[in-house]
Amino acid sequence: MTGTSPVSAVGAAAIDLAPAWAKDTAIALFGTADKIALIIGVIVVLLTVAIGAGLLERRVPPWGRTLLALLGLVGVAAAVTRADAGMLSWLAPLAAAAAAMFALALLLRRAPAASEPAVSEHAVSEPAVSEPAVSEFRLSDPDSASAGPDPRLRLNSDTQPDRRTFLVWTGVAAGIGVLAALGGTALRAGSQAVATIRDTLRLPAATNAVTVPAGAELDVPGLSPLLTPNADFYRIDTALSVPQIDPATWSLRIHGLVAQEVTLSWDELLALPLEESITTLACVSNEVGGDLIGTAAWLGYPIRELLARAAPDADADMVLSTSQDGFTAGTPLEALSDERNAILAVGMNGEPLPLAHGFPVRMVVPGLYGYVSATKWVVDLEVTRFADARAYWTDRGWSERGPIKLESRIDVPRRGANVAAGDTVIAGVAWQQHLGVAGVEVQIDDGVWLQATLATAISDDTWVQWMLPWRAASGSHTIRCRATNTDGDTQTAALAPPAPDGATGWHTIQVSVG
Ligand SMILES: Nc1nc2c(c(=O)[nH]1)N[C@H]1C(S)=C(S)[C@@H](COP(=O)(O)O)O[C@H]1N2
Ligand SMILES: [Mo]
Repeated sequence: MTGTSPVSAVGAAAIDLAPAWAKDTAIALFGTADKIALIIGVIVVLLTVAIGAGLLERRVPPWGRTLLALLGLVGVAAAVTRADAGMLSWLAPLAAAAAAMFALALLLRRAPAASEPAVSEHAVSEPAVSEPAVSEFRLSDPDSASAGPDPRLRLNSDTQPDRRTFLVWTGVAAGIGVLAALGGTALRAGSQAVATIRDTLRLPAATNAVTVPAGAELDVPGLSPLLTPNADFYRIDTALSVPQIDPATWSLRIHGLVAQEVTLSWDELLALPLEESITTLACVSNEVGGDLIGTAAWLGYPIRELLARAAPDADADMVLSTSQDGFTAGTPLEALSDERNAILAVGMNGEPLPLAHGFPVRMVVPGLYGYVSATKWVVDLEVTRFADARAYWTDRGWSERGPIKLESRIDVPRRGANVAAGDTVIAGVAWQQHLGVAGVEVQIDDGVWLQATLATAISDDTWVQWMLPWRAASGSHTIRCRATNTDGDTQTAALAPPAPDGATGWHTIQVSVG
């Protein structure tokens, strides 16, 4: 990790410290934009504290400076406690705080210190009242001379003559600007270097050939493509700034309850016979009908082979994987040792993993939600026991085990769409990774359940497309769908929220046909 901005360090610390309900709310409110919201939140808090510091310093020095110094220390604490803290990560918040304190001192030296709070009576008697800026203000708001009961007016008359306060605010804002710039520059420099390494990287070819069977992809406009392009693939993680790992420095350590510790370098991994497999990844936070799911062709090496080298103890039942930035997931040892395609992935849809999807190496495990299996930027596998170890999300109330639940989704028509009356089609996707989907049914209004046509599945580890022709009659209609798996179990109608182990219910949409 080359650079962590103080803003994202504070944000990341906030993510880790925040209670689970706050995070769930944030994800629900902002979806994958929750990080941007958090960064804006941190900046707003910083600005508020900075303005407070400016006012404090002017009235009761040295408390403003002290507040800025404390702010700097919070930044340092947040930065150095990050698992991926660089050697110099404490420098940016420190430099920023120093710059802010310096700006504050400079500005206050230029303007004589106020000995009293700036109330309107006091301000009127000040010589500064005749300054052009002030009279301009007065011209634009003649009412402000007579402070009435209207709080807006009172606020105006309080701030009206206070050029120095304005200067202090500007100075503190400049300090914050320095902070953001410092952090941003460090961040950009770091990500550019690794992005370039990724862009020029050539992965070895797979030793196998995966084929998408004929008839797996239905030709229905608006239906999710069978393979999700990397650029459209959902992203969920706790990383405010994407970890930057130079593959030359990457290594994986397998340890814990094993007979033989194993370490693997990037070159060693690429020298192994890599296989491609198509797997649908899903997030436990996905709501019924949600889009936190996608399918990709992953190039990688079976984790089972590496675990066989390490020879786990008989009483081990979990593998705790850790990412470079300190995220952890607890995966049943069984799922990583059986015949499924649980892999250390290096490629996604024919490219090296995108940085945001775990470059250079991540885990992909068919059948399990991402939070218990799909560790991106993975650097460590500890063979352990569920009784002895907990992972990032299980520590925050989510279920220890995370098998992906049977679900189906309507893609066409879109929820709330206006559909032309006449012959049309209803289509979507259904999934229960590693078990497989046997059928999908559709119900229109309160009619009988109709059997949809299933496309050919790539495998049980991928979602499957489905469609149903529909002669749409004018009016408003409700459409719902439900899938049945290869065990003969049909999706439950019972609505469950994502927490603690995945949402359930039938995806139901309303459309109007006209
Ligand atoms: N390092 C790291 N890996 C992680 C996570 C994370 O927060 N940090 N989130 C997990 C979750 S909850 C999911 S659903 C998947 C999402 O993978 P994607 O972003 O490539 O779609 O990554 C998993 N791997
Ligand atoms: Mo997730």
